[in-house]
This record gives sequence, C-alpha cells and structure tokens, in this order.
Amino acid sequence: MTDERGSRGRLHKLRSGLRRLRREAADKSHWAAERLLDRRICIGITGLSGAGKSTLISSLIYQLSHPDRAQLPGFAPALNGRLLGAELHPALDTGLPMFEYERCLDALTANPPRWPESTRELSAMELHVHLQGRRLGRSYRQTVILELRDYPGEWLMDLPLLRLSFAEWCRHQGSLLEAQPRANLAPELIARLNALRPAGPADPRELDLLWQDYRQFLRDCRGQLKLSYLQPGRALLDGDEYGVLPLPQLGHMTAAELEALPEGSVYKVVERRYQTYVEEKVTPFVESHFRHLDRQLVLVDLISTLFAGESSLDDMRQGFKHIADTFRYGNSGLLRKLWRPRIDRLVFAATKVDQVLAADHDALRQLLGQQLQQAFSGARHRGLPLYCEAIAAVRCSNESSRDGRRLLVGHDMDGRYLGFENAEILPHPPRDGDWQHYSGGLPPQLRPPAGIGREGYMPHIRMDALLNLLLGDKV
Ligand SMILES: Nc1nc2c(ncn2[C@@H]2O[C@H](COP(=O)(O)OP(=O)(O)OP(=O)(O)O)[C@@H](O)[C@H]2O)c(=O)[nH]1
Ligand SMILES: [Mg+2]
Repeated sequence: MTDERGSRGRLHKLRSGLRRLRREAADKSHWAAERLLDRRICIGITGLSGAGKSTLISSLIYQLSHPDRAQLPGFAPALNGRLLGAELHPALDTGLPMFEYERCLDALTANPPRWPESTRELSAMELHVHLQGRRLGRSYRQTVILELRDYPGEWLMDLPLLRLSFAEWCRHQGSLLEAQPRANLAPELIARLNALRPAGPADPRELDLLWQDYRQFLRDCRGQLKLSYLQPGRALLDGDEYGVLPLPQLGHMTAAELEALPEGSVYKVVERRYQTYVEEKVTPFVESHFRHLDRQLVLVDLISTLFAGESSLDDMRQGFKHIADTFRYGNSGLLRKLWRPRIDRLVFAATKVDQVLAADHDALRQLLGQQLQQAFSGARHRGLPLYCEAIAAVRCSNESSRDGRRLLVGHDMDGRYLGFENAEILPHPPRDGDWQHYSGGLPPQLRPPAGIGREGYMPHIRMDALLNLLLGDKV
C-alpha cells in the first residue's frame, strides 16, 4: 500500500514536472517566436522646409498610438483589430536627439490649435508598434520597431555633390544662374560671380561677402520663387559657414589647367571649401544616416509648387532628377561603397491636400507621379520601387456646397471661418496655356481643426494608405 502510494506520488510529481516543463517550453517558444517575429524598419522622412514633416510624423505617431481612435480603414492591421498600440522610445543607437513629439502634439491640441514650430535639426525616434497575430490557432504579440529619422530636405538636395567635382558643379550652377527665373532674381550678384577670375588671387573678405549674398540669393530662390533645387543645401539653414559658392566663369579651362592653378587662387581656395563641405557634411550624412535607411519617404508641398508657377514645378523636377542620378550612380565606385543600396522602397507624398477638393486628390497624385516618372526612370530600372501618394497629415478643411458648387470650408490662421474654391488640378504638368488656370493663387493657409485634444480624433487624408506603403508588407 505504502509502495503503491509512493509510486502514485512519484507519478504525480513526474506528471506535474512534465506539465511545468511543457508550460515553460511553450512560454519560451512564445518568447522566441516573438523575438523572431519582431521587425525593425528604418524609415527616413524628408522634405524641404515647410513640406510638412513634423506634422506628418506627429500624426503618424498619434494614429498608431491610439488604435481605438485611429481612423485607418485602409491599413489592414487597424481595420481587423490587430493593431494594439504604439509607444515612443528614443533611438539610442543613433545618438540623435529625440523627435519632439510632445511639443508638436501640444501645439496641435492647444486651444486655439497651432502648427508645430519649424525644426532644423536631424532627429530620430523609435516607435514600437504592437500587433496581435494568430498562427496555427494560437495568438501571439508582434512588435514592429519603426525607427524614424527626420532630416531637412535641404540635405537631400546636396546628394548630387557626391559625384560632382568642384569644376563640374560650377559649370552646372553656371547654367542654372544664366537661365530664368534665377537670372532675373539677382542680376547684380550674378554679375559679381561672373566677374570672379578663377586664376586671380583670392581675397578672403571679398569671397566671404559674396558668400553672404549668395546665401541670401538661395533663400530668396526658395522664399520668393519657390524653387527647390538649391545647393549647397545647408546654406539655406543656419549654422553653415563653409562659404561654398559657384564660380560660373571657368570657361574652357581643362581639369589639368585648373589643377595647375596656384594654391592662393580664387579657384583653389573655393575648391578647398567645396571639398571640405562634401567631406565634413555630405559624406558623413550619407555614411551615418542614409545608409541605414530601409525606406525613404519624401514629402513634397506640390500644391505650393504648382501654384507658384512653371519655373517652380520645373525646378522641382530637376531636383528629383539629380537626386535620382545619385541613386543611379550608386552602383559604382565611391558611391557604391557609400550607398550599399539598402533602400528597398522610395515613397513620395504630396502633402496638405486638404487645401484642395477631394475630386482633385487623384489629379495631384498623378501629377506627382509624372514629375517622378521621368526623373526616376533609371532608378526604377534598377528595381527600386517608387510609390506616390497624396495626403493631409492633419485635415483642416471640410467640403460643403453652395449654389450647386463644391467648396472647402475651414478656419484661417486668425480663426476666421472661410469658404473657398480651388482651381481644378490638372492631372498632368500644365502646358503653356494651362498656367493661366493656376494664376488665382495659392489656397489659404488653414489652422488645424479645433478639438483634436489628447483624447479626440486627429482627422487626416489617406494616412492609412501611406502607412500601407511604408509598412503594409512588414505587418
Ligand atoms: N492644411 C494643412 N496644412 C499643413 C499640413 N501639414 C502641415 N501644414 C502646413 O505646413 C506648415 C509646415 O508644416 P511642418 O510640419 O512644420 O513642416 P516641416 O517640414 O516640419 O517644416 P520645417 O520644420 O520648417 O522643415 C505648417 O505650419 C502648416 O501651415 C496639413 O496636413 N494640412
Ligand atoms: Mg519640422
């Protein structure tokens, strides 16, 4: 009897031990599965100043962090309840300052609401997106870590410098300066640049004065003419004192002749500045930042560009083309080493489309697509998939009708209620006569909608479609 009881006890112990082992193994495999299923995606977000980066990042974080209030029917994990939420963490490995989400959210949810302040710094963050998954009848938690890096679009415009010698850059800039609309903006400055003799002795004071004026010229190109293909890009931001300016009058001097000029000549002095700028700013940016990106999102304020007129739209296309060339050249030599082309997806998005009627959103997307098609044809052939979208990170307008016509209603920056129509957007780059069509001017700047609040909804347009492009295949 005692023996029987003893062996029953041992059997019981053995069974419960086995159960415990099985439970631990299940836990461990659960943990291992979670680890295995975790994904990290590094997304670079860029756009020229004012393109809408800070607002978009804030909206993206907000939408993913509040699945109960998110309006993301086009993003499958949100629609079928798999999206559990998201938390923000510093991206410690990058050593970069954290994106100021709380400040941006404070502005957007204030009473009255404001736009986030303009930012100039590179920043990064990790968004841990939690999802519920089911496999073989068991549910598990999956965490996708989105590493988001926000950098000024002006830096992107510098990428072409990586493959241009100083002489090539000068000749290229020279051709831009002698064409409209640049030629008319600052004829006096352009004449001074043209008067610089490359072989003459450099006067550092004169070069510095010219640099200050050249920098102002670049800022006016952006501010007044809404041009985007502006180099050196960092000259548009504060803190760049490299003094790089183009010498448009290199004439027919060969590379060997330029090389043989004395060290104190204008050419040699500015060439050294150019090389230092590329070595200290452009190359480290590509090495430390760009090379880590899996995906790149480029935000474009296409509406402002379009309403600013033909030269502005042409200039944007040029900028795209030269950036695309950098991708294309990324398969050889130094650039190949720098790129290790890892970016597997390039997404362009026209922002602030709440400034035009919904009927025009598709035309905006098509127009953006056409702008890109030409520029990126080479990159496409190399298998780099391109996508384009038209979005509003924070929708500030609604549609209404008056006398049978559709119009947009919202509040201007002073809080006044407005109703306005926009010129119909043509789904192709305007041809000569078409420009007249856009002469009515840019739609008004709108204030974020009141009442988003920390507990409310953040209305948007097609952020779910954008999320699908950026993440859909990973979740
Ligand atoms: N109507 C509308 N306007 C927007 C939207 N997003 C941004 N804007 C406007 O665009 C301006 C610039 O937006 P930001 O998000 O600060 O742009 P940014 O690219 O971060 O700009 P910088 O920090 O200066 O480089 C805002 O102040 C708003 O006026 C949007 O979704 N809808
Ligand atoms: Mg910003």
